[in-house]
Order: sequence, then structure tokens, then C-alpha cells
Amino acid sequence: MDRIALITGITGMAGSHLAEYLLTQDYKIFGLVRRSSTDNLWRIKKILNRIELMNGDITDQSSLDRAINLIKPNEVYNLCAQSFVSDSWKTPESTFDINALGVMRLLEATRNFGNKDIKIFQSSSSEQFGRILETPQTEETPPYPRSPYGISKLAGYWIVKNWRESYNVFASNAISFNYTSYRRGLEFVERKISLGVAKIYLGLADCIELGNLDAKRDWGWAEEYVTFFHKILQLDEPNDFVLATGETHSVKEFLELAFQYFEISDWQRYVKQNPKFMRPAEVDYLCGDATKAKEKLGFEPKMKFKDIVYEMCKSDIERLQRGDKIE
Ligand code: GDR
Repeated sequence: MDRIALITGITGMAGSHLAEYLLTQDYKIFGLVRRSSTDNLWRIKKILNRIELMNGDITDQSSLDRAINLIKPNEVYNLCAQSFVSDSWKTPESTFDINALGVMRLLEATRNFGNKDIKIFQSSSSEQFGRILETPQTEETPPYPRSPYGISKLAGYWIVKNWRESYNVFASNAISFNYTSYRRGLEFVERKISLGVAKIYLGLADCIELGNLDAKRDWGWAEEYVTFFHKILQLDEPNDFVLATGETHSVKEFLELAFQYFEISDWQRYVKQNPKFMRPAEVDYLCGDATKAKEKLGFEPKMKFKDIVYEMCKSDIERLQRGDKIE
């Protein structure tokens, strides 16, 4: 019999890639969507006829109870989030409501349903390490979040651990470092760069405005990472894993490579720094150590930094040249 997966955040980058992957593994897939995300279906357009969408909201306990009761999933992947760190200073309460209390509600919904065999995956974040206390960061590195977003994700992470220890449920975290793909939202720095530089190349823009170019991140590829979200739930025991490449690069290096892809050498003249894009508190440096995931899951990311930058640039120039709607 097919296994049943419920994905929250299915309209997002990670959710859409995970849904596609689980289809190849013969899952029946349900996606929980808010009414407002139904006009945001471009990432799952290709698979809409192979999945089922159900209205629900991570901030509404009764809608989660109803979804779990109706779907009776074997696996639940919680990928919905207010995922833009910058916005979390503007909407701290709703960020916490979605990213932290939402996790609690989902765990309670599966507990209320009463089936202990349901496995739950929580998408946690390297933002919990914030002002890092050691390098590289592992599952054991103490947290020091630097934004309302980081705090909310850290709370979600601990909610999973506590529900696991309190109720013996199968709930696991991936502490994913930045991962991206050609489906990345326009507000995130990788996509801002790939689209911005592609527009400069085509003469559609004369500059790109960014914030802090010195921030360093450990960038991986979303299509690879989501396959390990699935693997985490196939283990015999619930557990928490850092997913990271172990390589770190600055925003500036991302920019340099993007301009290199388009063979533009004097790139500095096209880049403006705008204080609007600086954050009240910054995460300066992240670099993950995924040894545990390597050992227990066979995690070995193949897409390297340059491949990632080039792939994103390629996708954006093709979209612009085809005249696609940019989203
Ligand atoms: P991040 O991603 O905060 O790491 O969280 P983001 O792409 O927003 O920022 C990365 C770094 O780039 C710097 N930066 C800019 N960022 C944006 N968005 N726009 C700019 O113009 C800009 N200029 C410089 C930022 O200051 C920052 O240092 C991502 C999200 O996907 C989270 O949901 C996820 O949990 C973490 O990664 C792991």
C-alpha cells in the first residue's frame, strides 16, 4: 500500500521539491495550504494533478486536527514557515506563532489523533546558531539566535525534542543550513543576485542593491537536501541532524561568481549597498559539520558552491529570455 505524506509549506521551495521526490517514492501526497497560498502554486503546477491540496492553517489547531483525521498520514513534513529572517523583526509575533507554536499545534494534532506511528519531520534552521559559539556547528553546538526568526526556529526545534522525550513520538529535526534552488523566493539573497545580475546582463537593470556583503553562509542545493528530509524519517529512531556542505562563502563571493557566469568583470560598478537591506542584528558566519548525517544517512551533497551559483544564474537568464513571469 502507498504511504501517505502530509506536507505543510508545499507551495514553497522545499515543499515543492520534496513533493516531487516523494512522488518518485510512490507516496500519496497531501499538501496543507492556506487560502492565500492558492494563488502561489507556480512551484507545484507540474504536479498539481498528482497531489491533493487541503485548506488549513498552521495557526489554527482545529484545521490541523481535521487534516490529520482526514488524511491519516504516515509521515508529516512541517516545511511551512515565515522563512524570511529580515521580515521577522517587522512581524515578530506572527513569526513565532507560525514557526514555533505551529510546530506545537502540529505535534498536538498528531497526538490528539492518537496514532503513535505517525512520523513527523521538522524543518529547523542553522539560524539557531546565530552568533556562533563554535566552528563548525554541529548538533551539539549551543544556540545563540540573532533574530525573532532564529528564536522562533530554535523554539520549534526544542518543541520537537521535548514532545519526543515527553510522549515518545517519532519526531525529528533537520537543522538545515542555507539551501537554495531555481525555485527560491525573490527576497532571498541568492535569487536576488541571480535575477539581478541576469537583468544587468540583458540591459534590463543597471544595478543591484544589497545589504551586508560580508555575511558568510554554507549554501547547499534544495533538491538534494529534501531527499534527506525523507531519509531522516526512514530511520528506526527519531533523531536530529545538521545538513550542511561544510563549505562557507560570503555574499560577495556569490556575487563575484554570478558576474563571472555572465562574463562581466568590473562587477563592483553594478552593485550598490543600501542600508535598507541591513539587519538590526546579523548572523556573520555559518559553517556546518554534517558528520552525523554522513554516518547515519549517507549524506554527501554533490552540488558545490559554483554549481549552485551557475545553476541559479542559468535558470534566471532562461526565464527572462523566454519572457516567463518572474516569481
Ligand atoms: P538567511 O537568508 O537570512 O541566511 O536565511 P537571506 O538570503 O535572507 O540572507 C543571507 C545573507 O545575505 C545577506 N544579504 C542580504 N539578504 C537578503 N535577503 N537581501 C539582501 O539584499 C541582502 N544583502 C545581503 C543577509 O544579511 C544575510 O546575511 C535563510 C532562510 O532561508 C531561512 O529561512 C533559513 O532558515 C536560513 O537561511 C538557514
